[in-house]
Amino acid sequence: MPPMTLTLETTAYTEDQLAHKDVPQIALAGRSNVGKSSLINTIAGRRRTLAKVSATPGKTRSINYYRVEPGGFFIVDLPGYGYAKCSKSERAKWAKLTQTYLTRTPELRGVAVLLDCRLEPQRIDIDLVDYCRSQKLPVLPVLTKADKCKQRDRARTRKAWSLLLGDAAPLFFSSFTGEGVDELWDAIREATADGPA
Ligand SMILES: Nc1nc2c(ncn2[C@@H]2O[C@H](COP(=O)(O)OP(=O)(O)O)[C@@H](O)[C@H]2O)c(=O)[nH]1
Ligand SMILES: [Mg+2]
Repeated sequence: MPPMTLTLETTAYTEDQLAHKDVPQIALAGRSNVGKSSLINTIAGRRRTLAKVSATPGKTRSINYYRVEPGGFFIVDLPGYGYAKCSKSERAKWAKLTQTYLTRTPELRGVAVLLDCRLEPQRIDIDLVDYCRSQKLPVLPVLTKADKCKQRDRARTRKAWSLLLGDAAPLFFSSFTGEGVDELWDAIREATADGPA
């Protein structure tokens, strides 16, 4: 496989800025601080140049469309959710923009939901997964910070998520070690390949 490149093409802060291009999209969602920006930089083979890794979580309030080559499809970075210090109105804004994106993007092929591999399934994550499933959107669970997760804990976390997700097997990922990068690309390429959604 040639190296995949990501280029930030569009940023949407409001619903009318959502980009409708006639190519498949995969969305990335996850709680603030779960490692989403690090994951984007890691799968792009870069450090800090694409998505900002944040010491102050809860900053990204936009939807960022990354064009992927080869392939031409989009990886779409959704704003992180669940940041405790974020105001009620900000939270409502996140929910609305995200919901509009998830329900009004016919090109959307699936949602990679990032989950901290050290934690039991959290209510807010379960709610997002349930919402995606209610919209018939395939969910790809990605367990982040796998370098911090012992084998014993992995088995437990995998089982907990399998019970909630049924067939979608969670993928362990680490931006620090590079674990899971190839598997994630395989899953993304498969989801965005030509053919029925
Ligand atoms: N141990 C470990 N820490 C990580 C990993 N990825 C990100 N982090 C740390 O988690 C924090 C949040 O990362 P960031 O990518 O900004 O998360 P985001 O808020 O979801 O975009 C930072 O301190 C990162 O250094 C990882 O794979 N392993
Ligand atoms: Mg981030």
